[in-house]
Amino acid sequence: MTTTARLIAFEGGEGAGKSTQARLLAAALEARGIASILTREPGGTPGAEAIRDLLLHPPGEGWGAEAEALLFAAARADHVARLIRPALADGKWVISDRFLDSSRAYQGAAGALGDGEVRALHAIGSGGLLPDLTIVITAANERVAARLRARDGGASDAIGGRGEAYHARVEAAFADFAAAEPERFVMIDGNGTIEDVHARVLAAVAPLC
Ligand code: T5A
Repeated sequence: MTTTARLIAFEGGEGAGKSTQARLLAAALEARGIASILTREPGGTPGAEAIRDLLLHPPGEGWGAEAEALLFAAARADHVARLIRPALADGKWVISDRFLDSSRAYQGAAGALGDGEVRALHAIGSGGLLPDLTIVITAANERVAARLRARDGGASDAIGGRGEAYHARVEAAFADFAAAEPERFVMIDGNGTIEDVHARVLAAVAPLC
């Protein structure tokens, strides 16, 4: 099936179900004959995966806000140049588990670096590439906490382990972004079964197919 290549990003707070839904969407597209690539941020290329490790398991005392934002932008620049742009040019859909809007929500809003600064780094690093659609998954905090306890047994990385107030600012930022740019964002209710949420994702993506 021939369609216009699209970049779709999944966003949201920790454990909302992004990876699960990104994987299911890529499989559903493939089943319809739409070639697609499933990738993630930070990561997606060998260089960006190495930066991921530095970000989530920082050596020494950890990164300051500016260094952290620069590292995310550097990882994204490599990911965009080496994987995302070539795939789109090849006519493939790219499904990314997190992208720019995570940097806007975590470093820009919750980390207080500022949205203009994060966007400026993205303009330098990745030519300002934006997703065709950003799917923000939200789910009730207690439900997500139970899912993550079952999966990770209470362990978390350097960013996931930040306090409740930080993660509340992240969630609020995603809602603000979606309200400000309704043509590029859709908010999806992540409560319910994996299949329920997948059906909502498919309905959101249908107009692009
Ligand atoms: N970050 C990232 C930044 O600060 N700035 C940036 O620019 C970027 C790109 C990345 C970290 O880096 C930060 C954000 C993060 O802190 P990550 O690996 O993407 O790390 O982090 P998480 O979002 O924490 O990833 P998770 O895998 O923990 O969460 P997901 O992908 O939202 O959730 P998922 O799909 O893995 O599901 C979690 C568990 O719940 C189950 C799954 O099977 C799994 O066990 N589940 C459900 N169970 C029941 N019903 C459903 N509907 C379910 N959906 C999923």
